[in-house]
Amino acid sequence: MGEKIIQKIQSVGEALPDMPWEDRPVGSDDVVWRYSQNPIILRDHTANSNSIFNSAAVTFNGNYAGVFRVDDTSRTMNLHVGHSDDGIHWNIADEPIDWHFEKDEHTEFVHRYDPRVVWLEDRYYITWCNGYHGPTIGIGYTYDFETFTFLENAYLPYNRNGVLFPRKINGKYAMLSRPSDTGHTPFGDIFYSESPDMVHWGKHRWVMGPRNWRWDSTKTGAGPIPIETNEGWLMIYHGVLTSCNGFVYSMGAALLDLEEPWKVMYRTAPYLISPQMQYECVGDVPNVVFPCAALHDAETGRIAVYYGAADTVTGLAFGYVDDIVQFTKANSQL
Ligand code: BMA
Repeated sequence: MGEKIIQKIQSVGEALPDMPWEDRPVGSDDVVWRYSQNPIILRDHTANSNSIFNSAAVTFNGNYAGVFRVDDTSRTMNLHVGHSDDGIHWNIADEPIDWHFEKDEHTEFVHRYDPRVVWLEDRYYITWCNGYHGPTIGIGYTYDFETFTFLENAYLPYNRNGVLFPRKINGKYAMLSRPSDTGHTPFGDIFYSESPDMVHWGKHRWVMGPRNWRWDSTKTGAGPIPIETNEGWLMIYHGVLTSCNGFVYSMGAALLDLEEPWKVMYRTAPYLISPQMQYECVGDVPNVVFPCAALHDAETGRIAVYYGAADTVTGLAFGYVDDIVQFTKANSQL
C-alpha cells in the first residue's frame, strides 16, 4: 500500500459516503442513539474468540480498517486487525497482529487490550493497554494494516486508556492517559502528556477526575480520539459508578481547550449512553458501555462511535458533533 494513497484519502478529512449511519429514531430526542442492529460484532465472530469489544475503527484506503480487542477462549487478551467496506460488517483476522519489534526486550508478551487508532501526520498510530510488569500504554504504528511496528511503552506501569490527539499541539505529540493500578482500579483521573518524538512523554497535566454522586463518581478514562471543533476538543469518555452490584460504565463528553487541552471547559452532567440494552447489561462483565473509536464525517458532522458492550460484543452509536457540543455546554457540570 503506497503511502501517497493513504495520504490522499486522509487529506479529504472526512469519512466515506457510506459511513455507518442511522437517523435518530422517530420520537427520540437522545443526543446520541444506538444502532438498531447492535451488536455489530458478536463474541464468536472469529475462530477461538471468547469476546470482541473495546475496539477501534478508522477510514483506510477507501474503506475501513480497525484494530480489535479479541479475548480468546484461553482468555488471552490480544489485538487483531480487521477490514470492512461499510464499517459495520467486519472481516477480522483469526490470528493476532504479529508485531515487528526493533528491540529484543520488547518481545515479552503478557497481553494487549483496549486499542485506539489515529491517523497522525503520515501513518496510523495505535495505542493500547500493554502488559509490561503491570498494565501500561503501548504505542505502535502501521502504514498499511499489514505490517505493525512497536515503538516503546509510553509510561512506567501502571496506566490505561492512552488516547493520542490527531495532531501535534504546540509542536508536540499529545496524549491522554489514566494512571491505574494492577487490578480493577477503583479510582481514575485523566492526565495529559506531551512528547517531542512519540517515545519520551512528560509535562504531565491533570485534566479531570471523578465527580461525587454522578455516573462517573468512581473513575474516568478517555475514549475515542478527541475531535477538534470550534468550541474545543470534543472528548468522549467513559465514567464509572460503583453500585452495590459493582461497577457501571457509561459514556459522556467533555470539551477541552484547543491549545491547553488539560483545561476542561464543559462536561456533561448526564451521561450520553449508559448500559440499558440487554447486550450492554448481560455478558462477561455486566453493565459496561466502553467507547474506543469514532468515525467523523466533517461535511455532515455525523459521528459513529464504536463501543464495547458488557466486555463481550461491539456496538455502534450515532450523533452529530454540533449537537453533542451544544448538549455538553448546556448540561455542563465540571
Ligand atoms: C476496565 C478495562 C476495560 C473493561 C472494563 C470493564 O478496567 O479493563 O477493558 O472493559 O474494565 O470490565
